[in-house]
Amino acid sequence: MRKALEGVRVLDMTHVQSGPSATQILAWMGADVVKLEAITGDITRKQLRDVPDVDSLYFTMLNSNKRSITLNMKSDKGKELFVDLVKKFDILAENFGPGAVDRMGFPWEKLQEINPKLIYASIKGFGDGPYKFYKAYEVVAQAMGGSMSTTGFEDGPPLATGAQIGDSGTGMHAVAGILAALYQREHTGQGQRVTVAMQHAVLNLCRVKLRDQQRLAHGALNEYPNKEFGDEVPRSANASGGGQPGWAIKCAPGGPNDYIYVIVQPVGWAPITQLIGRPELANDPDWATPEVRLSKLDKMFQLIEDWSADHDKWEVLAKLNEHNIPCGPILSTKEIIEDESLAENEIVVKVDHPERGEFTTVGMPIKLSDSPAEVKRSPLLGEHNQEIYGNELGLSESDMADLKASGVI
Ligand code: CAO
Repeated sequence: MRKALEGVRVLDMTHVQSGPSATQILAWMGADVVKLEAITGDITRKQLRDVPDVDSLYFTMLNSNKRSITLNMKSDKGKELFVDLVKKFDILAENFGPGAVDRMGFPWEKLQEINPKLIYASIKGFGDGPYKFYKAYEVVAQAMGGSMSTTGFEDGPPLATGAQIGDSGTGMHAVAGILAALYQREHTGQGQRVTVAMQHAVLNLCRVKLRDQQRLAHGALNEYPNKEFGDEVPRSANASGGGQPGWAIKCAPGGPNDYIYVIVQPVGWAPITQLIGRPELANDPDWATPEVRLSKLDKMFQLIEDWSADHDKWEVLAKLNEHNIPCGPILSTKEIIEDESLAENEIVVKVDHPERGEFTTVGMPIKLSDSPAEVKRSPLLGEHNQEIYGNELGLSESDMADLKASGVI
């Protein structure tokens, strides 16, 4: 079966997480993604290693289905080969520190000259302005995109979220931009520049917090658990962030992840009162409507917790769902990796690797009926030098040996 992006070629100069997460999605959609690495390799090959001398899980889980070539972009011969490569690819993706590609000698204007059809996608920490030349990592973007100030408990410090919204979140935004540029190219025949800033992507994901910032001008945010409000959106712990109240309530036996997140929609209140053994509250004027419950959400969730604390989260999940009440047990990473339904959905998948053996990774979250993704292992460093430089660019064995000896590949 043909894949959605079959025939599309990506020269992938990305490293660490944000960029690789984007090009991995393109690879799963069928693009030929060739990862161009410095001769020392993407730094994450060696970071957080669990097995000595073997590419880390950090690398192998973000670079599936790609090929790898090495190229020293600071050598003259390296720059020459790069020009030959750029002519053969549809997309160039990178997330180097600001200005790095320009310093390599390849500003956008030059890349366009070399290949007018090229789509050049860059991820940076920030957009134009005072931060433009600053480097960025995941939590830096969370800090400056509105996530950290709104995450955590009111009386605690700002918190980072475990979801990599700054890195992989930005990567997914980049995928959208690249696909749109590819589609536009069908009509114009021209490539274009795609840029995504990590701060902007996090802010996009924190959109509702800017909603609340403006609501503050008209009074308290009543669905928040906070009692007092200043002129900034406060951290609201586990409040739902939406129009229906929610909270994480305790379940048995009381371990760190024995919680379930419960949303109380208006229609859910009556069945909840039955379940928790307080049927009289269904029609009690002090409890019956969302409006009267709003001022005492903490007490409402406490009532539910008085019941849930005697049942494990799976039991609570089943019972609440019998009444169509939206809820979700807090799943630990161990529970997720062992979850059969996630494996059946091929979102948790096992992949074989020639050096590390079998490992588990997260599969393709976007399902295309006519272009199913098949997760394959990440490449070893420079594994495809022969295929690309030899077979495609026509370099001889002795050329390749010279390039290797002189540190170009
Ligand atoms: N050949 C020769 N040199 C190469 C090369 C190659 N193939 N690939 C990269 N380099 C060089 C670059 O040219 C650069 O050199 P100069 O600074 O001398 O011009 C150097 O490697 C360092 O690149 P860098 O700034 O990207 O790397 P860093 O480790 O110092 O910073 C990071 C890492 C992530 C902070 C930075 O890349 C960055 O801010 N990226 C944009 C934001 C981003 O994506 N952050 C996400 C990080 S986690 O996903």
